[in-house]
Amino acid sequence: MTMQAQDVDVKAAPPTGQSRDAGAAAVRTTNDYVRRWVDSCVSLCQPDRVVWLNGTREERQRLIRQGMDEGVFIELNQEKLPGCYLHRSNPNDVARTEQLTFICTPSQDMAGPTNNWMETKVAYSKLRGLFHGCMKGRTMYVIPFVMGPIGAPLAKVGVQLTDSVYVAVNMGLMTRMGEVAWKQLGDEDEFTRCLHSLGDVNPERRYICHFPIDNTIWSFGSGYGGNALLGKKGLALRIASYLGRQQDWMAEHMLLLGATSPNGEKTYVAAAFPSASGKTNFAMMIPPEKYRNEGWKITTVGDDIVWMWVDGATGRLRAINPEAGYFGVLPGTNEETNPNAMASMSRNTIYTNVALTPDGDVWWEGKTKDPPKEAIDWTGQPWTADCGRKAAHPNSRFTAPMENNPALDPAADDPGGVPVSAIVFGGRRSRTIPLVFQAFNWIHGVYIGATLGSETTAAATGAVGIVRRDPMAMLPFIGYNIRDYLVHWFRMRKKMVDCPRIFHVNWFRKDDQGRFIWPGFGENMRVLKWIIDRARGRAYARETVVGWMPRSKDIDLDGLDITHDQVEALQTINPDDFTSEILSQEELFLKMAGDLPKEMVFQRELLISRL
Ligand code: GTP
Ligand code: SPV
Ligand code: MN
Repeated sequence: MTMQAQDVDVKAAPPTGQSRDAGAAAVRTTNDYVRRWVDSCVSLCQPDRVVWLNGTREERQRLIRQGMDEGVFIELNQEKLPGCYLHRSNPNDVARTEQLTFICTPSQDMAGPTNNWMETKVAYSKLRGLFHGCMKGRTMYVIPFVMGPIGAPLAKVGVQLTDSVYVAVNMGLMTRMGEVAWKQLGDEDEFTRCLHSLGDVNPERRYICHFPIDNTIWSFGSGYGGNALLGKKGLALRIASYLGRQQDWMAEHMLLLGATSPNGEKTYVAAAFPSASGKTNFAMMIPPEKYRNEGWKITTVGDDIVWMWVDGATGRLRAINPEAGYFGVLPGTNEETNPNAMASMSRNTIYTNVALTPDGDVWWEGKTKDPPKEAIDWTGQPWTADCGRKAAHPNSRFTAPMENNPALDPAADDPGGVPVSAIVFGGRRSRTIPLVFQAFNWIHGVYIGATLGSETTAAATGAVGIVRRDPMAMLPFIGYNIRDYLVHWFRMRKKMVDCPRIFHVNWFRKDDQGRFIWPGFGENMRVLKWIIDRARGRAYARETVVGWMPRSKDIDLDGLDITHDQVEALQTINPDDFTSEILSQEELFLKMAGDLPKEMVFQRELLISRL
C-alpha cells in the first residue's frame, strides 16, 4: 500500500481536516492490482485530489452539486424534470471522433484495414506525454463499474479514472457502478483499466486509444459520449469484441427487444443499425393501437450494445445488455415517435447539448411541432425560433437509467440473459434497399451484415448523409482485424444447434419528393411481426435476388394510410440500382484485399449469378 492510494488529498490534508471535494472517501478496495495501477496513474497525472466513488444516490447528488459549482451542470426546472440537469459540451467536442480513435497493438495486422492503428509502445509514449501532469489542480475520480447484469458469466469489471465530473455522473447512470464492482473483482487482476482526462479539450491533442492485449483504454482530450464514457464503446464493444473472439462470444452494436404475442409467446430479437439509425426507437417501440388491443407488447432489454454467447445446454444463442442506462439521440424524439424514451428522460436524467427554455425546460428539434419562441441554444447563446440556427446540436443526447423505462423487459437485469430468435441488420438508405428481406441462411446473413451500407449521421464527426459500408454497424467498434471478425461470425454458427434467422430492414427509403415512404417508429411492428413469424416458421415469403421477401399482402397494413402498391414499391429491387450497390460494396472488399474470408467471396458470386 502506498501513500497515494490511501490519501484522499494527494498533496496535503485540506486546512479543515476534511476533504475540499464532494464525496471524497478513502480508498475502497483492498485489491492490490487496482491500488498499484491507481498509484501509477496518480503519479502520471498528478491530480490534487483522488476521490473513490461508490455509486450511491447521495454521492451522485454531491457530484451534481459539485458540477453545478464548476458550471458543468445547469439545474433544470425540478418540478417539471426532477433530478434533471443540462450539460453543454465544448462545441469542438460533440460526437465520437473516429479519425482520432486507435487500436494499439504490436502489429498493424492485428488492427486490420478498417481501424486506425498505433504501435503499442509508440501509443503509450505519446499519450504518457499528454497525461503527464494533466490533472494538476483537478480531482481524479476513481469509478469502479460492472458491464452486464451482476452474476452474468460474461459480466466484466472496469475501473475508470477521470477528471470529468460529467463523466463520473454519466458512468453512474450507464453502468452498475460502485461496491458491486469491487465485490466481483475480488483479488483478481481481471478488470479493464480505463484512464481518461479532458486535457484541454483540444482536437489537436485528442486520442482515444485501445490496448486490447493489455485490457486498457487511454482516452485524452474529449469529454463526449463514446469518447469518454469508457464502459460503452471502448470496453463493451472494442475491448469486448476482442475478448469475445478469443473466448467464443460476441460483442455487437445491437438493440435487444422482447416481443410478447397475444397468446403470451415471447420472442427476443437483436438488431444492428448504425449510430443514430433507429436502435433506441426500435427497442422502445409501442405497437400500433390494433396490435396493443390484440395483446402485443414490446419490452426493452437494451438499446445499443449486446453480448451474445452459445448456451451449452440448448445450443442456442443467448444475450445480455451490458449497459444499465441509455445515452440516446434527442433530435426527432417526441411523444409520438418514442413515448417510452420521453418517459425514461422525465427524471434523473442528464441532457447534453440541448436548448434551455425560459421556464427551465429543455427543447430540441422535433421535440414539439411548434418550437419555443425563444431559448438559450446548446452553445449558451440566445436563440429565437426564426434565427436560422439549430437550438440543439444534431447529436444532442439524454443519459437516463434503464429503470426509468416503462417498457423495461423483466429480464434486463437477469444474469442468465435471453434467447435470441432473430438478428436484424438495417441501414439508413434513401434509395435502392427494400423495407425488409430475410437471408437464405446464416452465411448469407453474415454476408448481408458485412456489406451493410448506411448514410452517415451526426453521431460521429464528419460529413452526414454519405453512404458508407458499416459492417454489422460495427465499423467504428471492431477492436481487431475485420477479417478475423467476419471469420468469427461464420464460426459461431458451428457452435449452435439452431441459429437465429437473419434479416435486413430499411425504414428510411424516400420518395421523389424526399419524404420517408414508410411511417416507421411504432408502425415498424408490422415488419417485426413478419420477422417473428418467419423466425418461428409461420409466415410466407417469396425467393428473390436478395433473399426471402414478404409479398405486400404478407405485411399487415390495416389502419395505415399506405397502400399495398406503395409497399410493393418499397420492396422493389431495381436491377440498375442494385448493380451500383454491388459495385459500392467493392469499397469494403478492396480494403480487405486478399484477406476476404472465402464465404464472402462465394456469397458475392452467388449474388451476382442471381441478378
Ligand atoms: P446510437 O445511440 O447513435 O447508436 O443510435 P440509435 O441507433 O439508437 O438511433 P435512434 O433510435 O436514437 O434514432 C436516431 C434518429 O433516427 C432519431 O432522430 C429518430 O427519430 C430517427 N428514427 C428512428 N427510428 C426511425 C424510423 O423508424 N423512421 C424514421 N423516419 N426515423 C427514425
Ligand atoms: C453511437 O455513436 O453509436 C452512440 C453514441 O451510441 S456514443 O456513445 O457517443 O458513441
Ligand atoms: Mn451506438
